[in-house]
Amino acid sequence: MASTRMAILSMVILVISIQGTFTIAGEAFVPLRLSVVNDLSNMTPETHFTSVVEGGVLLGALRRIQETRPDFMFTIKEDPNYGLFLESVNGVAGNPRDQTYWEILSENSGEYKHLDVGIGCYIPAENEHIVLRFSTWAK
Ligand code: B12
Repeated sequence: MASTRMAILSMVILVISIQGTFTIAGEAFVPLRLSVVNDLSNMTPETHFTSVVEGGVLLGALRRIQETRPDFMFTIKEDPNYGLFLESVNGVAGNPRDQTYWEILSENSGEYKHLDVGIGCYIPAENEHIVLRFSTWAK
């Protein structure tokens, strides 16, 4: 029963995503897609259809997914200079010893662009595809 409801909800969000910006109780929302990719641990990629209030930041979309999907979770830590750093996704945390972190990308027609700010500052565009990719950096 719960899974049927979840499937219907996903379909509704998918239809909304295809249509573009929508309004609920007078407030405008921007649909977007968010994928989580972790090739370092051979995990199956997952994709969520979600939305953020028009002009809102990516953090709002992550929170919205976390509220509706029990299988999605994330943690953040505050940096005194740059704001919010995405520390872990689904229990997997970046780690300076292994030089790993959650890279935040925007995908369009197979091209991946590095976001130039963090989740607390980035304002997603309508139907944007955001990718959280567990990555390594070279020292
Ligand atoms: C090295 C570096 C990283 C490393 C830090 C790991 C490490 N231990 O070295 C890694 C690869 C993890 C990284 C990641 C990202 N980074 Co960076 N990073 C830098 C860089 C080149 C140097 C930072 C540094 O070492 N300073 C010296 C030390 C002594 O000072 P510190 O305060 O302790 O440094 C810490 C913070 O800078 C923090 N940090 C690094 N990047 C970011 C990004 C955000 C949003 C936050 C909150 C914190 C943060 O990690 C450092 C180590 O703990 C700066 C540019 C610069 N020249 O300053 C960009 C910079 C800080 N990063 C930036 C960005 C955008 C990112 C990413 C969002 C990129 C992406 N699209 O994935 C991600 C963060 C993703 C996430 N999970 O939230 C921007 C931030 C701009 C902004 N106003 O938000 C900068 C300014 C580069 C730029 N665009 O000009 N980064």
